[in-house]
Order: sequence, then C-alpha cells, then structure tokens
Amino acid sequence: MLAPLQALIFDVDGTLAETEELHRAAFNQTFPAFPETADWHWSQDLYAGLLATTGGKERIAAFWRRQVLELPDSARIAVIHAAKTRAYEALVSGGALRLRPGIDGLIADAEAQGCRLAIASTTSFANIEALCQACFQLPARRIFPIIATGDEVTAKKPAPDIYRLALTRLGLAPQHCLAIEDSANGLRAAKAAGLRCVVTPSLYSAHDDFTLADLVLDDLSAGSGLREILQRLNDQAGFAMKQ
Ligand code: XBP
Ligand code: MG
Repeated sequence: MLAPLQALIFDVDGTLAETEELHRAAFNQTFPAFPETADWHWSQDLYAGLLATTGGKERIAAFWRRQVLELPDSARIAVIHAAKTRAYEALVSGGALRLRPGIDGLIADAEAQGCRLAIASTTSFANIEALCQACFQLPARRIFPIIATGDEVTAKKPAPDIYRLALTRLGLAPQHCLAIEDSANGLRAAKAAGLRCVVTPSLYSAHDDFTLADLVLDDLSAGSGLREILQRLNDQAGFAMKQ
C-alpha cells in the first residue's frame, strides 16, 4: 500500500539557501562588541568543525568550553547570540542570499499538487522570516504555514524533537511527509522522527555521511521536480502523490 504524500518539511540553513557563510559573518561581526569574545574570529576551517554543534547559542558555548574558559551563564550567551541574530537579519535583508536551485519549483509543484509545506529548523523564527522576506518577498507563514524552530524544543538536531513538533502541528504521521535536508545532523533528526528524507548537500556538509538518506541529489533543480523525486523514492517502495 502506497503512502500518499501530504506534506514537505523543509530544513532552512543550507537547504533553502546557502546561509552558513552569512551566519559565520554575523558571528564574526558580533564578537568584537563583547569583552569576553572580543578576540574571537571563526575561520571557514574552524566553522566547519563547529557546525557539528547545531544552534548558535550552543555553538558559542561549545567554543567557550573548547578554550577551557569558564562558561558564562546562559543569559549572557543569549545576549551575545541576540546581537548575532540582529547582525544576521541585517545581512539577509541586505540581499545577500539566493534560494538554492530548484527550491522555487519544488514549492510550486507542492502547492499545485495540494501538498502542504512546513519548516523544521534549528534557527530562530526571526531568521526564517528575514530569509523568506528577502528571497520570496513574502512572510514565512504565507509559504510555510507550519514552522517548528530550535528554541521551541529542548533538544536541537540531530535529536528528532523539531521534526516531531512539525509533525504534531501538521497533525500528520511521518509516513505521509517527506523531509528535505542538507546535513548529516538534519538527516539524523528526520530519520529519528520516522521520516523519509531527501538530502541536497551544501557548502559545509558536502563531506557528511548520508548513508541514511532515502535519496541524495546535488540540488533540487534536476529532473522534473516533485513528481520525479517521488518516482525515484517510489522505486525504492512506499510513496505516491496525494490523490
Ligand atoms: C542550522 C544551525 C544553525 C545556524 C545558526 O542547522 O545549526 O545553528 O548555523 O542559527 P540546521 P542560529 O540547518 O540543521 O537546522 O544562530 O539562529 O541558531
Ligand atoms: Mg541545514
């Protein structure tokens, strides 16, 4: 028995757009404003390793620990991270991001075929809103009526919590949904929530292990969009378009 597809659940960072260089720039713009982080600078090489920790606040704390510095209380990290979010929003609003190839087409396909759209992202709602305003010229909820974010759950990716929250808000079982991800942490989160997952590797995740993925595509623009993706998944058994 085929499970009709009822919703696509998108990751944001690295999946909708190549955002991590902008996140890195926002962190580096922010650090000099705070005495504790004034001499911090995250190079690409350093950031590639730091991405193993999902979530900006958690990433700052991980770097703090790595330097064997006494960790400040979480409120102080939240203040630094709030400044980073403001810096990131300004960069995004300035037009520094483009949607990855195929995202527009996949969203149009889903809408045309009655498939609902959702987001499950580690980043904050403010950042998702800024990206949608800049890249779609629309509020995030106009495109993705269901949005689950990192600050709404206790455990971020690779834990399944963000995907479970999205599924609860959709009111759907995982077999009726498909996750679109770019990283091993995101893939693990989606699989742990019981979802099928298509992976489009991004700048920083190109060398991740995607063994668990149901399908890996260079980007989402190849072929004939959602129908072809579902056909390829279906060849491995289990999905059909919503009737
Ligand atoms: C993205 C992240 C985020 C961003 C920064 O992971 O880990 O932390 O790097 O965002 P995913 P914030 O794409 O798997 O959701 O600073 O807002 O946390
Ligand atoms: Mg991602």
